[in-house]
Amino acid sequence: MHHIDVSIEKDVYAANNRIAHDNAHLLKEHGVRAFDLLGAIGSGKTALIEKMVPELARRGLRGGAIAGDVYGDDDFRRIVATGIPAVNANTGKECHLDAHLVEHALEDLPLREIDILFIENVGNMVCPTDFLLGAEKRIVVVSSTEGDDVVNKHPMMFRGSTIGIINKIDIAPLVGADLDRMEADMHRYNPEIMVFRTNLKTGEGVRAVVDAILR
Ligand SMILES: Nc1nc2c(ncn2[C@@H]2O[C@H](COP(=O)(O)OP(=O)(O)O)[C@@H](O)[C@H]2O)c(=O)[nH]1
Ligand SMILES: [Mg+2]
Repeated sequence: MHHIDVSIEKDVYAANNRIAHDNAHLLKEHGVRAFDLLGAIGSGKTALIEKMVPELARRGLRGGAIAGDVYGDDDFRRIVATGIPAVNANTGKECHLDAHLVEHALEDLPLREIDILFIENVGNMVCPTDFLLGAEKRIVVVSSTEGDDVVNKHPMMFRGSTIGIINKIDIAPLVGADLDRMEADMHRYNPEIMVFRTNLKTGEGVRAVVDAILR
């Protein structure tokens, strides 16, 4: 029984990865660079998009987004308010986006008008790990209020990510979060990861994040 479960799981990942590969191809054809945004509920994924869009515009780059959420269009509305094209992707009961949902979202986006596409995943530090979507890099956002052991508890999230963001540095002293520990944990799980500290209320640190994304 255990063996059967494992092989079904493998098939699911393989099917997903095939579509992710097609998504990557479609994006490349249209000259779109796509980035996954991962992290817990409330870590600051949508806030990061809100702050990056004007920073991209300053550099002559046009953004776009897929807002992944279990339910509702709260993030979608915030993203649209920044002036970029976006699609809302509700997962219903699923705790992660998959490549098939993204494939459909891409059909509804004006890809020719987008240089940089952000794919905001469902807020979750576990489920999205094994579901590639077709983006070129993964960005994981954690915040000081999640507890400074949050990185240590989720190695897989960081192993697969190119950029790690420690957000809400403004309230770290109030919750007693040790930001150096969070950063050290990220590097322990992924020596290559680029780590940035941000305050997404003010936009502090966002310029450096955009530099790293475009690198
Ligand atoms: N104090 C503070 N609040 C923040 C910061 N970044 C985001 N927030 C707030 O945290 C809440 C969750 O942010 P949101 O972007 O919706 O998180 P998401 O669920 O990861 O998309 C919102 O009320 C934001 O205004 C920050 O750096 N400092
Ligand atoms: Mg959000």
